[in-house]
Amino acid sequence: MKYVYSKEVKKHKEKGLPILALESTIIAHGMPYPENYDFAKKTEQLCRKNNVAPATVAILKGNVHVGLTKKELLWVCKSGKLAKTSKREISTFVAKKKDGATTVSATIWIAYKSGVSVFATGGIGGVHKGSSKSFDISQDIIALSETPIVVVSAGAKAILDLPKTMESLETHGVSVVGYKTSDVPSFYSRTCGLKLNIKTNSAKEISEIYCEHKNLGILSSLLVMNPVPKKHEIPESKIKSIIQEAINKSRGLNIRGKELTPFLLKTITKKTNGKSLKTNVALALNNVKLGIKITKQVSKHGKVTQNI
Ligand code: PSU
Ligand code: MN
Repeated sequence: MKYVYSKEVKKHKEKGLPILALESTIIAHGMPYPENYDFAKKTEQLCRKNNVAPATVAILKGNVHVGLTKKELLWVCKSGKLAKTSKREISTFVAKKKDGATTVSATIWIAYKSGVSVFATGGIGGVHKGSSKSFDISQDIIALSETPIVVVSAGAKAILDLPKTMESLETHGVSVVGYKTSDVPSFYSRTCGLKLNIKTNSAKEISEIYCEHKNLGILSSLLVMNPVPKKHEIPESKIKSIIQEAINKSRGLNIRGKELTPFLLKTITKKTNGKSLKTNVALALNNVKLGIKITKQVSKHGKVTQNI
């Protein structure tokens, strides 16, 4: 097994400078080309402008890459050859020397093992609607319960059963905080009618909480819910019926398992004439911006004071 760090990530690791982990499934399966490549380039530029090393994680020919070259990033976005890879599949992909796009569960594990403390994505996976019949609950929830890293999201994806997802996060002991909100954001929308227990008001505060989280030896992630900016929001009332139509279509076509989330995102993009994709890009970039602030704080102040 080989970890391949990009030059920037290597340098930042050696010097203790800030790094932000990013996933590859969001670009390889969550967005179409070329929008995914534009998004990925903007993300990396934003990081560099702020002296943060972007660490996009992907498995290429069985090697675990943390930070990609330009050519590799384009391949991830354009080739259509990377299978969606969650945490339980990482070892198989490595042993079989395959190409894999890592989901939240796989990415946070690899980031954590690489010594990276902060990760930003769009929305996490969770409990799917109709889960009592399908049993479809994302591995993201379990990975979040056993990977001590800061995860910046716009909440869970709106295609999910959000009350059950929030309950499941609680059951699995995942620490959840809102960023400048007490409402549970729902990906495309800033609210969904559910409330959060903890509101934070700054990246510094989040980094302080994360530091204590580590001091206490708590193994879960610190999941930050950061609502989509108002001007890019699609209100819940507008998107609700579109999501339901997409879910009905997936049931008609018997789409299940790891295909379900990409299918729903694609169908919703079609039904909103691209508006949902724009919102997805905007909320993910907004999370990257917050991730940058948090990782800078963590590398400044995030020293663990107690080893357990
Ligand atoms: N966030 C997005 N778009 C995505 C995803 C997250 O804005 O495509 C991906 C992440 O990789 C997440 C995965 O881990 O969807 C969840 O898939 P599933 O529901 O099959 O576990
Ligand atoms: Mn699933």
